[in-house]
Amino acid sequence: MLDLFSEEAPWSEPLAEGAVILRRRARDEANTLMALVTEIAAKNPFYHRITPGGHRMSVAMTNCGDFGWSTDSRGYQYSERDSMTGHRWPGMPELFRQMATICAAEAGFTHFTPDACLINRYEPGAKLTLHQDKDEQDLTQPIVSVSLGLPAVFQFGGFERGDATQRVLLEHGDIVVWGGPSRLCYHGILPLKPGLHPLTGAFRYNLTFRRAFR
Ligand code: MD6
Ligand code: FE
Repeated sequence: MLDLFSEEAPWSEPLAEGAVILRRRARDEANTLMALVTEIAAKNPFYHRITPGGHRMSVAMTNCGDFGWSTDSRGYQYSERDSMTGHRWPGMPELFRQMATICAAEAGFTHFTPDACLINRYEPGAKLTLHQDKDEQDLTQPIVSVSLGLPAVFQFGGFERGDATQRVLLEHGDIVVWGGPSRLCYHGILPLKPGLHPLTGAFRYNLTFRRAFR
């Protein structure tokens, strides 16, 4: 039947113990979120950073908040300044902070107040190999991740790099919240397929909210 009101309400899907996907949860705020990303990137542009191993990352990154995550020849770390510009990271917009706190609470993590937001930009072919997020001080705090634009296949594994992984498609407006028993699970993004999204064009963006320091 023709449905003139086909925009579905967000729904949630469990991913693992302590990890849940809030499907389409950021869809209504997506335009505003992207406008804020554009403002942040005008101050501290996206860069393809060089890993400690000397590789240029296919994902381009910037940050906002009190601390930003980056990598250079010295290693991976959170810092108050962008090593490329020498500037402090732009402040975290109130909308970002509120969304992260509310979505963490919806997933059962109360009192999450992010101090860092890493913004990743994927172009066709860009990927993130399996990794753990373990540079944060307090691993009882969850991570909240917002996907915008082109869809990507997310791999979610176990505590060892070689463990079997599940694959789930993350689409525009999906939010993943995870912590607790899953906090140190390996995860990654498969190479982005080319496409054109009405809001983000040829890119996928991912915002990950973290509590870097206690
Ligand atoms: C991405 N996300 O979705 C990459 N890490 O583009 C991550 O690496 C990630 O989504 C920790 C928690 C949630 C995430
Ligand atoms: Fe990660």
